[in-house]
Amino acid sequence: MDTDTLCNKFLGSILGTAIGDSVGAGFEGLQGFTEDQVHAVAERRKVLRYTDDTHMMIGVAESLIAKSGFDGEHMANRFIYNYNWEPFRGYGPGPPRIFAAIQEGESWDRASEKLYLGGSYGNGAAMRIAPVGLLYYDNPQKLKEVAYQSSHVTHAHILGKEGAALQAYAVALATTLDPTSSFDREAFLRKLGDFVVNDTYKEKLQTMEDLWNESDKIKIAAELGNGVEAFNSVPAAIFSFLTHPNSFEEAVVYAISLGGDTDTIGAMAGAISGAYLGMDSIPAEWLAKLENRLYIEPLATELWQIKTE
Ligand code: F2R
Ligand code: MG
Ligand code: MG
Repeated sequence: MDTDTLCNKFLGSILGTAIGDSVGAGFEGLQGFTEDQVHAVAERRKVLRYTDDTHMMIGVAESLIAKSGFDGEHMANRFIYNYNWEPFRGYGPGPPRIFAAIQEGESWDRASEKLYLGGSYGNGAAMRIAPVGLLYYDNPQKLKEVAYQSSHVTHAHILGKEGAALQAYAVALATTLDPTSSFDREAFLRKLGDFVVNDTYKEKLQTMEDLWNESDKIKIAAELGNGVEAFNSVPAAIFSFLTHPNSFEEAVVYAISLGGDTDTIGAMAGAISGAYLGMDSIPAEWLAKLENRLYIEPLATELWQIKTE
């Protein structure tokens, strides 16, 4: 792959996260709306404002860039710094509690272990993982290691980490593929199944085989999940991409239309689709309205520079 194509894919995944998040944000917690309604909201909005999904992805990218790789203490401090500036981004309940504990003296790698039973399995680590999937797209072992490490800052539960690793690997696989060749859905799914170790995720991936032709979104959401838990949202995002591989807009709008945790499922579907199709596939009128695009876009090119220098 030439470096310009790779750069376009990095841009597609980073901006794809922010677009999926900001378009989906208006529907979070809702069910039973149509894809036309999603299109209409995206069109009507003057500014596409992003939420914690993108805000935390920015923190991951900033830290990976500053340290040319993973540094847990640095990443934790970056999350805290960003949160303190903009606490209004609709964060889940866990991360702010962890940030407070670290600021009160708890170590960055212990604070998350005390949240919930065995740490959080929320989708907060997976929703922000695109920069990890991109930076290590050609090294699945390192990708898994850094996905787990970056998750641990806030999400210590194995299901939270595994969901983030699976999402990162979906971004990585999509980055490697040429969208001008025909897309092999079964091969993509098989690779995800071989990568993931936890049965909860393996079973959800297997379930997709029976859902390719299912049009009832209530049934799809019931089978794959559309909730705030990583295992109830990462599969839905992957399924949205796999059923709409050739259109960023269709993949993201479909992901959001599954309802529930729409900003996050939209963000993760956008990250995978953008990594496959590149930034040029994202509707220009959506990109033009994305809040802080001028800050987010260079993060993608800086990540690409680290990767290619
Ligand atoms: N917070 C929201 N949405 C609600 C409010 C948005 C509103 N529009 C606004 O603007 O204010 N969305 C964001 O939160 C999700 C990511 O959450 P994260 O970072 O994973 O948080 P947390 O607290 O770690 O986990 C979420 C919930 O999962 C359940 N849970 C997790 N681990 C558990 C465990 N071990 N045992 C039992 N339950 C566990 C809890 O209910 C957690 O609260 C994204 O949707 C993002 O968009
Ligand atoms: Mg959010
Ligand atoms: Mg959400």
